[in-house]
Amino acid sequence: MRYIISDIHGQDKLLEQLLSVLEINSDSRLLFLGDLNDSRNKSYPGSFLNVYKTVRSLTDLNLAVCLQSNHQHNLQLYLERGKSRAGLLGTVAELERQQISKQQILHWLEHRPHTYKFVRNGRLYKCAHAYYSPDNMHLAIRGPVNKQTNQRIKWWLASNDSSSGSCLVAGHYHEMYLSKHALVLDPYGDNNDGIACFDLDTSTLITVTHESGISKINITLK
Ligand SMILES: [Mn+2]
Repeated sequence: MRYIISDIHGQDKLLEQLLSVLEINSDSRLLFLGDLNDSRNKSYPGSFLNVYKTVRSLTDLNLAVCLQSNHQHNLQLYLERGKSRAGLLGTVAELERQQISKQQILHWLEHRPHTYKFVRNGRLYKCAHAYYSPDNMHLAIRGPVNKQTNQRIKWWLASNDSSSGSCLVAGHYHEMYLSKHALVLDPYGDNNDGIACFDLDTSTLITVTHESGISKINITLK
């Protein structure tokens, strides 16, 4: 893996722009942190199906890995059992409009890994949509939550385990935190949409938004 890519949430045009500036080949592969579906942006709702087709073709070619995530898991439950939720309405409406095999999408979603580990340039990266926990899919896609307050726990602030030499990677949080020990890459949120990508080889943060297009900034990780 060379590139780590944040939650996409249906932003097909932004994904297209991002992919056009990356150097993708069998040595420079992509890790999608999940949440391909469920646009958060009313002005640019985008298309989950376009995102799915693009990411699926990259995973089929073994040029990318896409992780399981909370929004994708909700979509999986809808396709399996018709169980819908508020956040899924846009995605469901798009799927119902199109002539497409839902079984194929379901099969693909079911086979996304909930964690993924790799080594790049001598460093071990342990990745999940929300929190690296190979034995617990629920925790991996939703992250730890404070049981009293129901608030999400920002685990990366506590885990400064510099001795391990590995780096934990996640999306999910509408936050960005980039260090040698944790890469949390999901800086966008409601009606402030965009995609972020971190290039591990050049330590460059690449962002793409409707307002600013592509921008690149070099980050020195501490
Ligand atoms: Mn998300």
